[in-house]
Amino acid sequence: MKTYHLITGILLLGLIACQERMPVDKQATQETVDLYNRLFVLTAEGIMVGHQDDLAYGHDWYREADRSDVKDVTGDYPAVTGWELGHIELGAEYNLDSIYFSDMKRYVKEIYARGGICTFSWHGDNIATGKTAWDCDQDTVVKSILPKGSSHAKYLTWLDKVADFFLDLKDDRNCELPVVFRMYHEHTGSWFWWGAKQCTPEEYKQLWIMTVEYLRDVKNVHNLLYAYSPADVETEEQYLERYPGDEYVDIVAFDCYAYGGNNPESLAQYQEKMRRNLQIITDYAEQANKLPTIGETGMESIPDSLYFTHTLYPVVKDFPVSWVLFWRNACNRPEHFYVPYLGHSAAADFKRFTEEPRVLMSGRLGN
Ligand code: BMA
Repeated sequence: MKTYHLITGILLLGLIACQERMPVDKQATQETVDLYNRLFVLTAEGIMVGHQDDLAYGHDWYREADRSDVKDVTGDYPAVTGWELGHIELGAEYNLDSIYFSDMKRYVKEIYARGGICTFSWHGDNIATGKTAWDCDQDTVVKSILPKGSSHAKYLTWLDKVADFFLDLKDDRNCELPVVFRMYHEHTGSWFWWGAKQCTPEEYKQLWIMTVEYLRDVKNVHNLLYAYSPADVETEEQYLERYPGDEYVDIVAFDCYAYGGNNPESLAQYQEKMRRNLQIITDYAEQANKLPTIGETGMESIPDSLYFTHTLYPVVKDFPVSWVLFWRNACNRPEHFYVPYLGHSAAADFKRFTEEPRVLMSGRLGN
């Protein structure tokens, strides 16, 4: 009888294991596999609210313990926090938005301790000119980074620094924390050195594949989920033109912003772009068994005081999308914020949005 139960148990476990989704890194840590699977479960419950640099600074503050503009307004932290690696490649102490990497590691640990999720972008400098990621006057930078290119060896030293950072994201048990890496984003636009006019689709794909293979197979970084996030596109064909392949991507996303202020035409255009891109990523995610998310969105300064409940929510609520990440609230550029701070005209609306039954904040995640 005991043997019978054991066999049934093993068979059941086998069945559960078969159903487990594996990230593209077949040696991903168990925590990374668990995170990937948890994200699918959470997507069935609702859409998570995300905010870039949430704990590091806000509209009019910098580096205050436990503070967050999102928490000031809603009483809770966002479920997802975005972080930026720009200047890690230079060995800098702090990133291009003045966040100390040592602080970032501490924040990530805190966020995980309360069940939250972290995603990273990387606006790495232009290796050919030594200028910023936005220096895109050349169309040979990606080519020069690929194997045999003149900057290849140097670029690998940059990836070494990225790898060291990810490997140093640890909890108290010295166990690596799993995070999302949304690299080389908005590449369908032409405002970064990895953009559409700056390299061919083949070069872009090679850059992506080279990065994954170097981090994963050479540097043994196994705590990453890889997110692909073009700027908003017109068609699925355009979305996939530079897609490196299902074996190199865990999460399919897009970045899309509301421009043109608070006039009905611009808001309607934004909704249309959002709907179209949500349809593209959720269709593709279902077909390819990937996780769909909104890599970045928002409306700078939020002139639409009902942006969250009337403009954004009616569109996103119809799609099974894992999270929506609002961009940062800069502390040194008063107009550059995407989540309201206390006293802002959209604050009440943002709070209402976070209270929608299908909208998830940190407190609703569990560990
Ligand atoms: C941009 C702006 C910049 C910032 C960059 C990287 O969208 O917010 O000020 O440096 O992202 O975070």
